[in-house]
Amino acid sequence: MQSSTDRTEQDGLSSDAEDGGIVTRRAGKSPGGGEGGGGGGRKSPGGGTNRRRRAGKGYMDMIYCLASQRYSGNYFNFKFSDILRVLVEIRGIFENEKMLIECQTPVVVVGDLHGQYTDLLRAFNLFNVGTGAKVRPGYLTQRFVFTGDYVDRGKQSLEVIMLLFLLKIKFKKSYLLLRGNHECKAINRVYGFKAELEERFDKDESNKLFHMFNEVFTYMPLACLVSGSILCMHGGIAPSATCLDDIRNIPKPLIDPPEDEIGCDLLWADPMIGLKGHRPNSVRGVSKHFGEDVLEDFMKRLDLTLVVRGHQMMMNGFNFFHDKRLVTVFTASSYYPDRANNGVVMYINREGRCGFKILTPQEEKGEGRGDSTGQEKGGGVGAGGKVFRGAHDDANAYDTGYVVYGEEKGAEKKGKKKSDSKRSEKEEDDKKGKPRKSDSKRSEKEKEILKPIKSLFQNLK
Ligand SMILES: [Mn+2]
Repeated sequence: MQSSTDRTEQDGLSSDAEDGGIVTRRAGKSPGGGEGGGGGGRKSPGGGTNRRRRAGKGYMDMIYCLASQRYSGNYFNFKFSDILRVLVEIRGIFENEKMLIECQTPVVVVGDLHGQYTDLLRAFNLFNVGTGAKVRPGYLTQRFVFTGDYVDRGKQSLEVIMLLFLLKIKFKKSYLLLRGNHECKAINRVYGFKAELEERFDKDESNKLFHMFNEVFTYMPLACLVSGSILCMHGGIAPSATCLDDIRNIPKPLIDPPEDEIGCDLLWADPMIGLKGHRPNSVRGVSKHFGEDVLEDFMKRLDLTLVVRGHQMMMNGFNFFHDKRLVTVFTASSYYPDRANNGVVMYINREGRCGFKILTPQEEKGEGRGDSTGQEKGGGVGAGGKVFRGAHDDANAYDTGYVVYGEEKGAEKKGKKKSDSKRSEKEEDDKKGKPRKSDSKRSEKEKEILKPIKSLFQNLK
């Protein structure tokens, strides 16, 4: 670590910002083509307004550079050595956290981002305080719980995960980063993160980064308890958990989530309207669907007032389940290429009251929006201009709306017409009953490559 640190002190990101070293190459492979600028690296506009920074000043500089709106939609020129340094540090931080972490209100809950970096910046901007030159950026004004799925699908997984890791390093208590099911190697090797690394680094570097990121992910906490009574996780509840300690004591690292039933459910489970009990999750091919009764029992056992989770796209960005006992929060807007869902972030105030702030769908790529969030004009690639790496069929197979199985046994409709069931009917066509492939079972090849990961870190230390 010593030598690596020394090296990065000299060629850190911050010094790049000075001399225009931030590469603003279009993120992704610009599928529509034809956008102005071509492949040539365009210098960031207004670079001269960058505050003067000395080389190697460290993480805060990286944060400022990354969080600066003018870079949204463009690849940030990460140095391999900087990422290694961050990964080593963040791993140590996650290692020291339990699988269940805790914080107090007020707090902002951010759901799935899926590499939609612009949406992360927009979410932060919702909490800016002050105006003009005196504005205090939103990422410094709140405590945040992120419910996972930072990577895959969108085209800037690396910006999303790096900014959040940096913020976590700088502000451990204010950034509570939970793991999502996409923070698992078997998933993010297929759904975009690996391909993005390969596009942005040479073969050896991208391979190392892929394994190291995934090792870090195995130490990430799975749930966060807010003020003792609001439980946040990515997927859903774990019916077999009898107390909070059952979550707290899940051993780390959790390399292969399906091997730990509670951990797997926290990452993968989905609520299902009208279901009694729980049953295998046919949409995901792993974990469970759980009904309202199971949720009710779970919340009683663990003495909870609210469950907050992500994992499923909601057209409005959020949706309640079981009379507001559970809420799904999904932050990536325009998540599917062909539909314009809102993204939301949820705000829980000191008294535990909840509100939602909306990220409206971004217009299609190619047109800078210059919207009220101050997004760069002519930026070209907004959150709407996303790239799904891999087949669209696959991309649509997960993260659907609440699933309604009207014909299922014991699935008689409740008399009351709640907004969530209405919503879900609209979203029913999101459902693709396609089972996951063998993701739940790690292949032999996968097992093999788990070994070198440890040595990668050991070499650095
Ligand atoms: Mn998910």
